[in-house]
Amino acid sequence: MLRRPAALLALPLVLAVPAVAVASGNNQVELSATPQPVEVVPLPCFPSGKLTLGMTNTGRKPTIADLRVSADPALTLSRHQFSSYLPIDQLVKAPLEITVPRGTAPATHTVNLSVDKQQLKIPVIVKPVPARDNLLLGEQAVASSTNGNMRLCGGVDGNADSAQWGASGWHDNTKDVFPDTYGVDFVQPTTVGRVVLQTLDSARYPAAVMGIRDFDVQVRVGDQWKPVGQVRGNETGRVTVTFTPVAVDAVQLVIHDSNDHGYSRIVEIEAYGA
Ligand SMILES: [Ca+2]
Repeated sequence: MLRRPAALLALPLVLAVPAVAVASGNNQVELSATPQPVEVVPLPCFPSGKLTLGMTNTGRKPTIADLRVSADPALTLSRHQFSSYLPIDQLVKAPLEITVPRGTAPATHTVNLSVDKQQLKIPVIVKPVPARDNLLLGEQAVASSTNGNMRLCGGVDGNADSAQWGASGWHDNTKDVFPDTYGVDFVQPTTVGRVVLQTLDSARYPAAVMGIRDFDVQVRVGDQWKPVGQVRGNETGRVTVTFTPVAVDAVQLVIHDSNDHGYSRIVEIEAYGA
């Protein structure tokens, strides 16, 4: 079991934030949250608004604690409670995701944490939407299916590094069955002339073994999907498909096969204008 000083030293970010201990019956629970402040960008798939909640039992006996999470109505929270058994002197953590609707004005809001009478207020800064060359970055991903170990947004979160595939990639949930689709729905017509795919391609999982092999690039204009590119027999990690720029409502890949014939693995897809 870690002694309390060791546990805190292992997580220096926790030291930087206020955490006020208060009596909870015969127990004491310290609240923590990192990072502070937390920043949120009002886009559906932008990687932001991730907070790690923590509770540490500084009392003499193990206990069970119910951490309540609330916020003002501008913020949507992935959880409103974090209940856990707390051994003595161990930091117990849980993730909290904070999102805001598209169009939310830049401002500072607050997430409130409470255990019994102890409270911690976390500032949440809603940032303006950043200027983006990659038109898909942070936009709403749409997929035919998503494996439970992966995130729907993983293919449009701005991270194209195959080494971080597990945290930042996407694959379907229909093993050995094709086609699969993955793309983005725009909220307004957007001119696209180039799509860049990064499929899984790492030292351990090279594209020639695990990457997607046969796929079409399609754009949707109104209700009509139109093909703008076709790739067959791909064994490389990064593939660029260029076409005559067109204003579209959506972009997708239709994947017909992968090199292992199992899953359609996308680390990132990007799209650019003229
Ligand atoms: Ca990614």
